[in-house]
Amino acid sequence: MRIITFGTFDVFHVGHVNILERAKSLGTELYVGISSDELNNSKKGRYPIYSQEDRMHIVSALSCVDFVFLEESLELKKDYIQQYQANMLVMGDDWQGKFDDMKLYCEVKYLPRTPSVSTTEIIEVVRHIPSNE
Ligand code: C2G
Repeated sequence: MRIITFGTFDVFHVGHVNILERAKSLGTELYVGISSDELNNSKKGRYPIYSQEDRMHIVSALSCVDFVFLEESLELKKDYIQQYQANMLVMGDDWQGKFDDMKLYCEVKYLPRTPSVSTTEIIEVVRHIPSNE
């Protein structure tokens, strides 16, 4: 049973590892599409803090992850699902309902997000730490 999921995974945190571990537990293999720097810029209006190469390196080092690839467009989900012969698409519930049209090609499951942690919040907190110098 091959699971596929997608994300930016910028400034990697515990919410990311939680969803990847829970996704893996639903099957036997976990394939992860890492949003490209350009996709992130077009989606969120800024480039990620970590480069796509570093984000792919970090996620591929996790024991629950079997394979990573670059996600170049949100519109290519069907192609990635078919290319990698995934049986189930797993996403966090911030995407609830958004990929239901993929049910034509595989199972689709949304998992609850880990509360109180996000890349955006970490960036804000770090930005406001006063310097000692
Ligand atoms: N996530 C989570 N809990 C958090 C933060 C994130 O479960 N506290 C999950 C998200 O729901 C998502 C995954 O971690 O499933 C990756 O989150 P992001 O890096 O924010 O990914 P995103 O920018 O939403 O990209 O094609 C879809 C996109 O590539 C998803």
